[in-house]
Amino acid sequence: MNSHTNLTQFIIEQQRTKPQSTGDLSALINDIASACKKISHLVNRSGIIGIGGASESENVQGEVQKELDIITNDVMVEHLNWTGHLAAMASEEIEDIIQIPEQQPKGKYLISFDPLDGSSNIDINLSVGTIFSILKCPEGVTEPTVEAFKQPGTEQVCAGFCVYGPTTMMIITTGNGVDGFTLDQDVGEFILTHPQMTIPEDTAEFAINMSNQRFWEPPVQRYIDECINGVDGVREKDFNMRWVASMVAEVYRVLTRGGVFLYPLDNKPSTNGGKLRLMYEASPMSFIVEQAGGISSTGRDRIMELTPEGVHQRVPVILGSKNEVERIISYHQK
Ligand code: P6P
Repeated sequence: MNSHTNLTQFIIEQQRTKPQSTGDLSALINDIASACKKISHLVNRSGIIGIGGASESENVQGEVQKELDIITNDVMVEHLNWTGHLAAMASEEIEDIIQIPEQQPKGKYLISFDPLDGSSNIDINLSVGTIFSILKCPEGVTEPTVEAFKQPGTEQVCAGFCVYGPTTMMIITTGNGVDGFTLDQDVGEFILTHPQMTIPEDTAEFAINMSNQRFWEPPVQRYIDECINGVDGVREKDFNMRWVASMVAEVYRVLTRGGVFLYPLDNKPSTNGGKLRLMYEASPMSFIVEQAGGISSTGRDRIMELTPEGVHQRVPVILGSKNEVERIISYHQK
């Protein structure tokens, strides 16, 4: 790869390594990249064109939808529903799965996405992002229902996210490691800037929403207490803490310098089974983290092996540096 490889060239070169490839996945990834470029533009101009505020509606989670939540959902749907590569879609913003219009050709893939994760950060100008997960539509299924999406994360053929921050970056895996691309706004191309990203196995940095501490289970209480006790405690080293409240920003930081991100099970009434959604947040991020040498767990189960019970099922998420996540898992086993 030369130093100026763009996403299109990268994907096609990867496709050439798989003789049975038809080019459908390459084209779909490029369509997703086009949608993310449009979303990046809208996010950057949201204050100017007045679309950063809250809408009047709530999503299936009962969360007030930002105008941009709805607008970016429509950008994803409109960029992808005519391409002929998809059999159906699922979105955080839409309760049921999204069918391909009758007049459009269907393809062999299913996509789940969160069009604008962390959108509560829009008003305070912090990073937000788009997360996506691609599965194969089961053989012979011509009219996919939610059942077609009920596949474990190990069945994903591609996962990625775009983070709209100081720079717009696309992070992607198709099972051959994790590669990062920076959007060159001048030419509108994603340029390979972070080939084969790997997560350091050890870390001294954790990310968790401390305000939920009283709701956590004992293993997480123990782990965080030990981090906070630093050199004076059993860990014999000091830890740093970060919390951006935007999963794409947290995962990107873990990919670049290690760390552990936790949104654990808690007994808050509002987070039944966890805060983060399995299909379009936890599962794609777990594929990426594992491909970068990290671990992603509920504390008790490997997230990639979980089969969704529904489009919006929530799960606890503990992901990041291998040795640190293994320690937390061991605390759950005691
Ligand atoms: P809290 C954003 O709403 C999100 O789904 C993730 O991106 C983020 O990590 C988490 O929720 C933040 O949750 O409870 O800190 O607002």
